Amino acid sequence: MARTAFVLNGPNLNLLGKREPTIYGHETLADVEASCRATGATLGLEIRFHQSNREYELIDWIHEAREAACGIVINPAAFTHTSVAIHDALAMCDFPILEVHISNIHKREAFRHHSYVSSLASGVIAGFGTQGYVLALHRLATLVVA
Ligand code: CA2
Repeated sequence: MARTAFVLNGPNLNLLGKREPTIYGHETLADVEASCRATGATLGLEIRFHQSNREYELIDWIHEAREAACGIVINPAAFTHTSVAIHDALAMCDFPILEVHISNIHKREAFRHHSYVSSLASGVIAGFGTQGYVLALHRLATLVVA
């Protein structure tokens, strides 16, 4: 049976590819989802891909993942820098968490330099564009067979 990986996306990422292409590139979230599904297929991972602008929905998916998944790839977007609630939900997970940022948050405003997720993450990818999601799924597959 295929293992399941959740790929979670936070607020405003539904606008990916539609604004600020110099920071976030031209790919849409639908393109990212397609890449994740194609990568999942090669790695034997069933992908559950979600985006929400609501903090509680992301928390509910993290709770679901605790029951159903072998790991989470998460781009919490702005909640990265603000959400103790997402930190607490992720802290209850016993599997690898890979944090992804499309942009290099360390090259941007100071308020983006702190993440409430990184201390819980097996790895953090920032500044690799949307390719970061694919790289994170490869890393997840490596971690779950190790
Ligand atoms: O670089 C990333 O992936 C971020 O997680 C994206 C967040 C930002 O708050 C983080 O600091 C870094 C913002 C996502 C907003 O997405 C947009 C997409 C297209 C156009 C405008 C915003």
